[in-house]
Amino acid sequence: MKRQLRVGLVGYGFMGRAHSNAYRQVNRFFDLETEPVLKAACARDEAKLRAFADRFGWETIETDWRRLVERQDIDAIDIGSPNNTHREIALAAAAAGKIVLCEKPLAMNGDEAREMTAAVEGAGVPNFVWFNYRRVSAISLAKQVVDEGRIGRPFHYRAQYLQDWTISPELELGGPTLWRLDAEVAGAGVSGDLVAHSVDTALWLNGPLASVTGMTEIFVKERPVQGEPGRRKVVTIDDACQFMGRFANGSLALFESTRYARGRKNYNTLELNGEWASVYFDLEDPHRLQFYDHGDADHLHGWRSIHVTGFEHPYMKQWWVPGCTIGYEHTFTNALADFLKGMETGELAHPTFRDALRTQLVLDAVLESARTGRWVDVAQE
Ligand code: SOE
Repeated sequence: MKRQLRVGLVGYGFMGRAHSNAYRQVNRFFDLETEPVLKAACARDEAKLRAFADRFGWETIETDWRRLVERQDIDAIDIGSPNNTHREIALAAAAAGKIVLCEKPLAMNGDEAREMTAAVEGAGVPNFVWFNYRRVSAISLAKQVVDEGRIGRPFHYRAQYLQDWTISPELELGGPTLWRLDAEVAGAGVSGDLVAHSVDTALWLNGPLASVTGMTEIFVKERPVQGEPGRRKVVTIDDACQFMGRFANGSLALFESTRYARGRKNYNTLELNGEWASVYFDLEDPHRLQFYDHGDADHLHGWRSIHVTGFEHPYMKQWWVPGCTIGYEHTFTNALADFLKGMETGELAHPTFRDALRTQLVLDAVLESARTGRWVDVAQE
């Protein structure tokens, strides 16, 4: 008999679907003592919520997250709603003694993230942030390569996260599907949405960032507002964000992110160059990790393209047979499996709220640098 984890999920959009799928799949592929129960889904639009709940198998629905948090038959609150709702829900959930999972970015800014981290830690409740790309098998393999000491002294960390879906000036802003373009709801633009992913992975692979200097740009200054015909709103999110910096380990950082790179759909890359070896990853080719090893015989030097689908690769033995690939949705299932396993062993899976706070503080420093034109030291937690 498995221990039940009764989940209440807030939000039924892109991430509500990704999380729901993970809850449904995780016990089919991972050996765990815990079984998530899809107890209640919560959102404001009752008709859409009902359809979502029926599709994914949520037992009940709630249209007010406060009611969800109060329910005694729920152990964990999973926050998959827009960014400006994360803080209030997380604080209430922690105060009610619930386990708290939250979609990225953790918060609208570092101050909120600090408060949320203090709340979950003060309440002593397990907590987790769904930075799913850590659980791409090839990125986990990069982490293994780093931890095995194969890279040697790190010199450069380079990351790009490029998309192209906001180029049209006619694209609306706000509403249930385009809130990512509205600063009041999203907090920030590509920095919070995409750079956050790159920074989370970078801190995991290469340690803390000490200082940064960055720039941002808004290419489309005004947009029509979704659901409000005739109304236009000034755009205040960053459309593009670039920064360089120094890691605490002495290596140099270069990050670029935009939603204006025509042809780039979800081009999330990283490269780490060390004294002995380099790794390179591109999410548009997600099953491969590129590895260059200076220790190879001279006449064999070259980049290896590792097809990360073997039983010996992270997460892969849980899925199919070698050579068969997995996809985007599996990163959420892998993450959930780690989270549940962490609760079972008492060693919490990462990233926790504290890890995500560190990412948020880097983003704050980048945005401050973009505003002031100066180098900024990344604040301490
Ligand atoms: C933005 O387009 C987005 O959907 C992000 O919000 C997700 O976090 C990213 O993984 C895919 O792109």
